[in-house]
Amino acid sequence: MKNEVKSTCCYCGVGCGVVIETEDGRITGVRGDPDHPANRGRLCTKGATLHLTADSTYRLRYPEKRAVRGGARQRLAWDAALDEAASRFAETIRTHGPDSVAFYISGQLMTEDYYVFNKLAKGLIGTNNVDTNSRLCMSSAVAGYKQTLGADAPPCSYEDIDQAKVILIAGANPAIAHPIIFRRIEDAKAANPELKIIVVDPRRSESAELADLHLAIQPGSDIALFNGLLHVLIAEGMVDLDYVEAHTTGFAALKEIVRNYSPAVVADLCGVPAADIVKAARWFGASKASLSMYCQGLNQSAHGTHNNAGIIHLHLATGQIGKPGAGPFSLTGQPNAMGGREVGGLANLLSAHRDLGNPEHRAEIAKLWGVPFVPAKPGKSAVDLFKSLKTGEIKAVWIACTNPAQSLPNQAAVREALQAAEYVVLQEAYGNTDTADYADLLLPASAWGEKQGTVTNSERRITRVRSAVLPPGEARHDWEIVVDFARRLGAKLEHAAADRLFPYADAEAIFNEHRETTRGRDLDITGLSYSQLEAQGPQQWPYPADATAGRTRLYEDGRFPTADGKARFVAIEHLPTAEATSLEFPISLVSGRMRDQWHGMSRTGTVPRLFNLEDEPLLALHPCDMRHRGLATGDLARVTNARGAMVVRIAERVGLKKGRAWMPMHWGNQFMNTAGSNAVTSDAIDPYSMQPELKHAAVQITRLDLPYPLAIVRRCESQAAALELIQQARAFLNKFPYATVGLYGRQTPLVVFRAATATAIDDAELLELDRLFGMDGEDGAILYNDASRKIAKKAIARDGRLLGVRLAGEALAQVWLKQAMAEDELDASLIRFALAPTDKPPVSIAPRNIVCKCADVSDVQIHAELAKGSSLPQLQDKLKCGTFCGSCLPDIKRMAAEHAPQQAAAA
Ligand SMILES: Nc1nc2c(c(=O)[nH]1)N[C@H]1C(S)=C(S)[C@@H](COP(=O)(O)OP(=O)(O)OC[C@H]3O[C@@H](n4cnc5c(=O)[nH]c(N)nc54)[C@H](O)[C@@H]3O)O[C@H]1N2
Ligand SMILES: Nc1nc2c(c(=O)[nH]1)N[C@H]1C(S)=C(S)[C@@H](COP(=O)(O)OP(=O)(O)OC[C@H]3O[C@@H](n4cnc5c(=O)[nH]c(N)nc54)[C@H](O)[C@@H]3O)O[C@H]1N2
Ligand code: SF4
Ligand SMILES: [Mo]
Repeated sequence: MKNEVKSTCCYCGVGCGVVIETEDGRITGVRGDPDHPANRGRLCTKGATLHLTADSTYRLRYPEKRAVRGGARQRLAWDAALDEAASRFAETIRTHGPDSVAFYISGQLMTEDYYVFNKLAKGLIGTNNVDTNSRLCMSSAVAGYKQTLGADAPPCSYEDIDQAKVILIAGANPAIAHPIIFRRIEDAKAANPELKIIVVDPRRSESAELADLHLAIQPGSDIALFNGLLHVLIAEGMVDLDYVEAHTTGFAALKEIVRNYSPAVVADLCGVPAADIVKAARWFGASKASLSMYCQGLNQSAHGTHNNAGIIHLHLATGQIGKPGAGPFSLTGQPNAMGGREVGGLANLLSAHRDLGNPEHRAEIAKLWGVPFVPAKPGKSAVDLFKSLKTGEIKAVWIACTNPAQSLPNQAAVREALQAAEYVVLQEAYGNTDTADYADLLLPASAWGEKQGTVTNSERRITRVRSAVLPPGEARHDWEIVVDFARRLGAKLEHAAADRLFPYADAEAIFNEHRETTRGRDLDITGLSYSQLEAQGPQQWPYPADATAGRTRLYEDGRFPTADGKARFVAIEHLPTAEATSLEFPISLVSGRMRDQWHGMSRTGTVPRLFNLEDEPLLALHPCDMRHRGLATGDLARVTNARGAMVVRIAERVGLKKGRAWMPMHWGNQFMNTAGSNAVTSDAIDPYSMQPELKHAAVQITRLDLPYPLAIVRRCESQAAALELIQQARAFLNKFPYATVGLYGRQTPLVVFRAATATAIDDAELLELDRLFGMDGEDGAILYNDASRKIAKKAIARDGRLLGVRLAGEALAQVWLKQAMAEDELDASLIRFALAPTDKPPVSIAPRNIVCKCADVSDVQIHAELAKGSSLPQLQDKLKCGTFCGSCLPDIKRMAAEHAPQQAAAA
């Protein structure tokens, strides 16, 4: 039976609506929801491939436990699992007090999941040790909004993009990280060529390609830039003095400070031309509507809160807030980081934007929950929480929907802490994350397509997330796991109110309770309900009981949620990065996102085509820094500092200045033999937001001579078979100084394994690898061996198809081989060249141009389909090209038009 269910994409904070297509209880397809205001039917590559992630081999299906750390996992029943967890937590709490346990949760949970986690810790157990991965992500944005505007609320909407005259993108790369927002920016630019786009980013990012002005500032120098822009706005009389007088405080003190930030001074601090600073300020100040968008380039800094304040100041000074096309718009990273913030999902917050430090707020929540009190002592924030596991101050930790053994900075310390912890529970959808290695108890959670609840996106819009299929095996919804555990723990602690605290029969009951906590608050949603959200579609908050619609824009009346109703300027000064580069560590390493991967890749890392852009971890450097180190593109290098090391391949990349390096954050021990970028990042934190400075680490990069390369490319019958194979190949990663494994492919999935060694890999080890990849034996084998050069190559072909190649000692051909193998039809002609020593194909293989990146459709496929006489709608129906983000539609229409005369002639 076929069915369709409306839900949301589980990746980024754009919060696109999706329609999930199912057949006989399985997810078969996904498309953008044309009615969802965030995307109007569009999806990016990640959203468009969601259905391909639904059946992963790696899903956790049953509760599992380890008798000893590092030991094998055994299946157990839910009752036994939760009773054990409750006993361990109760025992720890009784012996060492409530603050000896902690919860580390995630901006990818539903609001309802979040709510019950908070109630469990703060209401039942009596500890504020609940922190989330939003600490690595949005906590500087939260603190920045609160310091200046008085509440954690992005005042803008996506429709402001269409109305803006100037868009200032600072420390964000929406082309990659928020693609559907970027499509909207591109549309706005196309509709209004006068629209000016300014990008502030130390590197020439994909988003900077669209910019009218790119300020490639020194990493970490944003405060200096924003103060410099304010200096020019003041000097040129562009400040809206009436607005400042009527609606703000603190301007005089900041004015005194920015007096020192002349364009010349700022040019030195930021390393950009003074004229560009003046130009940016004039554009921003003269425009009728200036919108700024910012993300981790500002947040992930040891002065992230003040970075945020700095950009918000520009809006307050010019009155560019609370009106169409204007305002400081913090882009949210995770799909429900906003929802987490709404229920108080950080160790210093309480439900509905209340503060733990405020006794009245604590009393209000205690009353709503029916508990005597909510503890006053702030909980530990992420970095401290893990440090406390190491010291033993915290003994048991419950981790849900996040992968700290990859995503936290300074991994050596984090992993020591997890190792030292007395008890680690991991509530996960997938069983193979780096954190899973440290878990004593693993609890299987339902995931995208199965889950239910609500999420809030960047523009404060709440959408219902609905189940399309049942979870696999015995996996349960996150809120269900928490509620069941809470009742058991309550009984063990003999907590009188335990049953009354967690009465919920479904997610809706939790939503209704959460809704009540918002009554009268800035985010009041007492006018919303599940049925209303389903009938009328997603809604923005606030949406109080007497409202007929949500609020598009906040602060239109110039009143702010502070004691005196006025917004505040904060006295901020330029600060260097927490870690300065030095003679010993001269390169500044920046890490961030790739278009097609999501964080630790537990989900995107199961889809072959999402590796086609880059299928191994690449570190980009400036050509001078490469030359200086004797490095060429493709060489291997060791990246080191006092905290750790990794071996990666070097790639030249346009747009990096000298002294700066760039590496994606996605790769960790699942795909390489180190923790990746966080092996070297610093855990220095911002004093207000406690967000770590993930964006900047000082490192040394040196050439590593490993003259014996190895590449194995293996065709697999199915995605599931490829995932099985990768899982086994992982055991080999630690045997080599350089090793990575990944997927690749279009029609056919491939597994790609790469390694490099100082001395040639011996025959016994090669045989072991051949066995693993099903390439031992003589059947269909082609061999090439040159003992003097220690080259040993082997290809296996059957029925005219190349099944796999193993290239040891010389591996250049893997580049074109894997591309050709990914296209089924090219094989037969290829086989005899498979062992060639060249990185260029020896026969002419027509280059494939992927026209539709979202559906992964090439020009060859489109031309072939059009040549058969398909019309544009038929083509789109069959290949799905141009039906997701829409950016390739002009190309496809052009191709269809080229075929149209031929079709007409034939008819
Ligand atoms: N494809 C994809 N999309 C994602 C995610 C993903 O994993 N994959 N994750 C989501 C999440 S949780 C988040 S938080 C967002 C993150 O979204 P973004 O913050 O937009 O993405 P990043 O790549 O982390 O960093 C953005 C830019 O900051 C720049 N930058 C680094 N240091 C500085 C600095 O000192 N100053 C300035 N001005 N810029 C600097 C980097 O060069 C980079 O281009 O993406 C979301 N979207
Ligand atoms: N070097 C460096 N490090 C960074 C960053 C950076 O830019 N550079 N960015 C930081 C930022 S902004 C962020 S947000 C973090 C993200 O870091 P993490 O939170 O560690 O990233 P994910 O891989 O998304 O982890 C989510 C986990 O939840 C699991 N999961 C998925 N769905 C469900 C579900 O429904 N229920 C449960 N229980 N589990 C589920 C997934 O399998 C996955 O393992 O990384 C941070 N780390
Ligand atoms: S922009 Fe892409 S990843 Fe983000 S919500 Fe939309 S489809 Fe998902
Ligand atoms: Mo994030």
